[in-house]
Amino acid sequence: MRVDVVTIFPEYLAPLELSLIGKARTSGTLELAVHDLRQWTHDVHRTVDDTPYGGGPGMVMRPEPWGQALDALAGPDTHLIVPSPAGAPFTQATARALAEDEHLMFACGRYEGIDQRVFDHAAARMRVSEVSLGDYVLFGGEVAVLVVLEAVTRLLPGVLGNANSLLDESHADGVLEAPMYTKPPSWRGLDVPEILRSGDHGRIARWRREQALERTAARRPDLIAALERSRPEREAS
Ligand code: 6GU
Repeated sequence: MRVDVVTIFPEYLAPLELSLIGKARTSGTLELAVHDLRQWTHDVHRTVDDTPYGGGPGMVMRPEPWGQALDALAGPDTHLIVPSPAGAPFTQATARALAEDEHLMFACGRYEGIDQRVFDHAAARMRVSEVSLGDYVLFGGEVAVLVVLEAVTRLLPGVLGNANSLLDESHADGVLEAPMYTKPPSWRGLDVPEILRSGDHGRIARWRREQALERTAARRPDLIAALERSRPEREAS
């Protein structure tokens, strides 16, 4: 997969050198470049923003540098991703869909956002998706790009050593995962549930499913409701 990130703070994306994302880049699974938006400015102050039409506080990013960045980096197979608190919720399903794309380009807005015409112009030429991490506001899209790329990269073939990890994890099947334990069997007076040490894989699988559903009901009733809407004939409890 090819990924381009455009930002006025390229240093913010430094963690993309580390750990498993760094490894995916070294191995060639992920071909990633971070670009400074200001390279597409032409005035001495390298201006990227201006006051909003219609008034109001803050500044809006001007369309010209973004237009040139898109001209330089994007093609018809590009999926332009715009992190924004006004976007559609980013979920594991979104991550799975993005993992299938050939080329992702992230446009990191700052201030009060990017001039709407950038997206309208791009949308006539490529796929454009605004995504939000949740119902709160960040300074800009950079941290959201770290989040989205981490969620997507771990789904790329060959990145996780054990592909089975993808099957049991939280959100793989719409519920949270069951609690996990390792050695020692007793720690500070707390014991690992006996059933996990029984060796009975059928009972263990059923126990984990129960725990997962109990946890999900307690913490995320919205997920249980969605599960019942999608599969009403199963998992009534
Ligand atoms: Cl994706 N971007 C910004 N700037 N703020 C957010 C967000 C994204 N998701 C939640 N808040």
